[in-house]
Amino acid sequence: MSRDRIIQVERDILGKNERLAGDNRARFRADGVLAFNLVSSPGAGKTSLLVRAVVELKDSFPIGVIEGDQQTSNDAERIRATGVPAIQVNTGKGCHLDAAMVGAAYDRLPHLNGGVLFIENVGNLVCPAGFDLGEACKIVVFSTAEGEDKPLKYPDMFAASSLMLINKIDLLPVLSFDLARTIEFARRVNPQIEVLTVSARTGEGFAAFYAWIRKQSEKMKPVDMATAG
Ligand SMILES: Nc1nc2c(ncn2[C@@H]2O[C@H](COP(=O)(O)OP(=O)(O)O)[C@@H](O)[C@H]2O)c(=O)[nH]1
Ligand SMILES: [Mg+2]
Ligand SMILES: [Zn+2]
Repeated sequence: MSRDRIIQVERDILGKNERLAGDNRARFRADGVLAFNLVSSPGAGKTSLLVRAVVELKDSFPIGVIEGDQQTSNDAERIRATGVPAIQVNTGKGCHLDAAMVGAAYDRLPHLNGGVLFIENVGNLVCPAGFDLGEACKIVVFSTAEGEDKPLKYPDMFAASSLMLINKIDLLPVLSFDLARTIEFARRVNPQIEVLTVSARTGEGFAAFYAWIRKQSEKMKPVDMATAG
C-alpha cells in the first residue's frame, strides 16, 4: 500500500470510531451512566483497582465493567467474583478497544441507569490514547514501579487523561521512585491533569478516588431547571 493510501485508511478508521463513540456517549448520557476509560501499561493495577472499587461502591449505585484484553477472560472473572456484572472483550491481535466493541459490550450489560461504567482498556500506553470510546474521561493508571519518565515518553496518553492514579504507593519504601518528579512530568504534558496516589493492595487513597468519582457525577447532572437563570 502507498503511504497516501495508508493515511486514508487510518483516517477512515478513526472517522468511523469518532461516529460510534458519539453514539455511545449519547446512550450513556440518556441512561445517566458515567463512563470511565482506564488505560495503563500492562500490570499497573487496573483490574486490582477495579476489584476494590466495585466492592466498595456497588451498594451505592449500579456498576458495570467492560474488560479489554487480547486473550483470556481472567479479568472479567475477577470482577464477576465480586457480584458485579462484567463483559470480557478479546481483541485478538488488536492492541486497543474501539467504540464498536464497547457499544456491543454495553448492550450485553444489565441496565446501569444512574450508575457507573468502568472500561478497562488493553494494557498499552500508546494507541488507546487515540480511540475515543464515548467515555466521560480517561483515567491513566500509573504504578510506582514503572519509572518517572513515562509521561514524557508516552505524552499522548497523559495528555488525553483527566486523572492520573499513581498506584502501588505501598511499594514506595522499597523503590527509588520520585513521586514529585513524576507529577511534574505529567503536568508538563498536561497542566490540567488531576493526580491521586493509591494502593489497590492496602486501600490507601481510595476515599479520595471515590470523592473524585462523585465530583464527576455532579458535573454530569443536567442543569436544575427550577433554579437555573
Ligand atoms: N504492591 C502492590 N501490588 C499491586 C497493586 N495493585 C496491583 N498490584 C499487583 O500488580 C500486578 C498486576 O495487577 P493487575 O491488576 O492485574 O494489573 P492490570 O494489568 O493493569 O490490570 C498483580 O500482581 C497485582 O497483585 C498495589 O497497589 N500494590
Ligand atoms: Mg487487567
Ligand atoms: Zn492499538
